[in-house]
Order: sequence, then structure tokens, then C-alpha cells
Amino acid sequence: MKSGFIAILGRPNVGKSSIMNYLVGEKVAIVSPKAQTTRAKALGVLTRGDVQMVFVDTPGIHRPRTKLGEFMMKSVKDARDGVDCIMVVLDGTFIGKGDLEVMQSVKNEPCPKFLVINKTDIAKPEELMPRLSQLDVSGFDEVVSVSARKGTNMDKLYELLENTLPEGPAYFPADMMTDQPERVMIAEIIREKALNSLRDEIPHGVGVEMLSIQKLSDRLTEIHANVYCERAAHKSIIIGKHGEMLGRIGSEARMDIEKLLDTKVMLRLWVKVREDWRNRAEDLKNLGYVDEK
Ligand SMILES: Nc1nc2c(ncn2[C@@H]2O[C@H](COP(=O)(O)OP(=O)(O)OP(=O)(O)O)[C@@H](O)[C@H]2O)c(=O)[nH]1
Ligand SMILES: [Mg+2]
Repeated sequence: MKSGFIAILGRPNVGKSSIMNYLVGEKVAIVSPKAQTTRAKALGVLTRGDVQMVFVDTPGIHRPRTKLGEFMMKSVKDARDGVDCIMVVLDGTFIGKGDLEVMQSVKNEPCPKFLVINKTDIAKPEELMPRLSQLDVSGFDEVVSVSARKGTNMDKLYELLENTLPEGPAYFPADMMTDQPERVMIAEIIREKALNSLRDEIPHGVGVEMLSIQKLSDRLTEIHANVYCERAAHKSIIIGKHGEMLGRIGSEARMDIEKLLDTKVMLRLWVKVREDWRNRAEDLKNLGYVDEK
């Protein structure tokens, strides 16, 4: 058996979670066009024959400005500990200083390291090629260009990973795809739908607090959750005219949660204003953004 932990690192929004979902073959992590979608490290597990890859998806690396940001960056640091392999993901449409810093920071890690250039489906080759040729890739064992959206070259990436993994045990049961408990998955689905519907700065201030998940029967689950935002003005945008926005977020979330739980779902969302919750220890705890150690 070959197995190992593979950390996925990179700037926000480069496609780390998309790559993990593609390789695992299931949507285990939420994805959105907004930066800083992933807020805590999460595992995605792929077991195929006698190979088990345990991906560690991480929040996008940035300079934190809130306690939540600090938690996120601590989560990245923890995720790197003791892994068998590191993938640094870049967005092929833009490679900047932040990317170089991430590359630099892993350079001296003793494990195999791959540089993954994502979004090649929309990157212009005439812009990407010169950029790549200027990139100092020393310290990386391999550079691979992929598109997580189209699946381009993902078999090559899989092969590279498979060849690099050491002999080892199955760390998780073959049918387990993530370490995220159901209530976290549900909160994340709700947050994803909010991120996809909201614009500007509001998404960064959205948090979902699970209140209850009650299985009323084999076929029906009732779920209550608070949606945090930071200002009264944000609350009215999230609710929308005649409740339209919240209705849309709720019904999109409900459909995904129904698939996850395999029951019908009654979803009740309440929007709450919690000023500056991203800096408040109590609120961060309620939302599950606490260091387990
Ligand atoms: N065109 C294109 N878009 C992609 C590709 N991979 C990801 N995306 C999009 O890029 C955006 C960010 O993707 P995520 O997977 O959430 O990125 P991330 O690196 O996990 O982002 P954070 O969690 O915020 O750090 C989403 O809108 C994805 O649909 C790709 O290969 N091609
Ligand atoms: Mg992510």
C-alpha cells in the first residue's frame, strides 16, 4: 500500500479547493470566486486500489488583518506539519509577489514539492509562458500545468503524486472522503451559497453558526442556522428585497444539503448582525474557528 498526506498551499483563490475536489472525485470543500473561501484546513481523502492520498486543503495565504485571519494562517502552518508532499498552486492568469513568497517559504521543506499552475483553460499562453520561464522553480521536483475546471492534465498530476507517495498504511476507511463532520459540511454549504450570491466586501464578513440539525424522520431533516454579518446594511442586502436573496441562498443550500444527507431538508436561516465578529473570540468559537490544540 502507498499512502500519504499532501498539503495544498497557495495564495487565495488560485484553485486549491477545486484541485482537491477534482482529485477526490467529490465536492468535499466549498469553492467560490471570492478570495479567502476556505477558512480552516480540511482533509479530502482519495482511496483507489492500494493507494490512499490524503489531501490537506488550506486557507489562501495572506497577511491577516483580523483574529479570523490569524486563525486561518495558523491553520496553514499546522497543515504543513509532517506531510509527505507539498503542492504549491499558482493561478496561471496571474503570478505575483504573494506567490513567490509562498514558493520561497516551502523551498527548504524536506519532502517532495510540486508546483501546480492552475487555470490553464483561461490563461493566455503568450502571457503565461514568459512568466513561467522567469520563475525560479529551484527546490521544486516538478512543475505541472493543469485546469481543475476542465480536468486538463489532472491525470498527470495524479500520477506524479502516486509515484511520490511512500509505502504506508490506509489512514482512513476506503469510503471516507473527508474529516469534516456533517454539521461543518452543512455550515460550509450555506456559506458557499452566500459567497456566490453576495458581492463586494460582504462575503468576508459572513459566518454560519449551526444551531440545530434534527432528523424528524428517515425522510426529513430540520436545520436551523444563524448567518452572521458585520453591519445592519449588510443584513438588509443578505435578506434582500422581500427576502429574495436569503430565499435564494437558502434554497440553493437546501438542495445541496439534501444530497449530502439524502433526506428532504427544512432549512431555517436567521441573519444576525455581529459587529466585528472576526475579532471576537466568543463568536469565532461559535463558528468553529478555534485551534483544536
Ligand atoms: N477557469 C478556471 N477557474 C478555476 C479553475 N480552478 C478553480 N477555478 C475557479 O477559481 C475560483 C477559486 O477557486 P477555489 O478552489 O475556491 O480557490 P482556493 O484556492 O481554494 O481559494 P481560497 O479557499 O479562497 O484560498 C472559483 O471560482 C473556481 O471555480 C480552473 O482550472 N479554471
Ligand atoms: Mg479554498
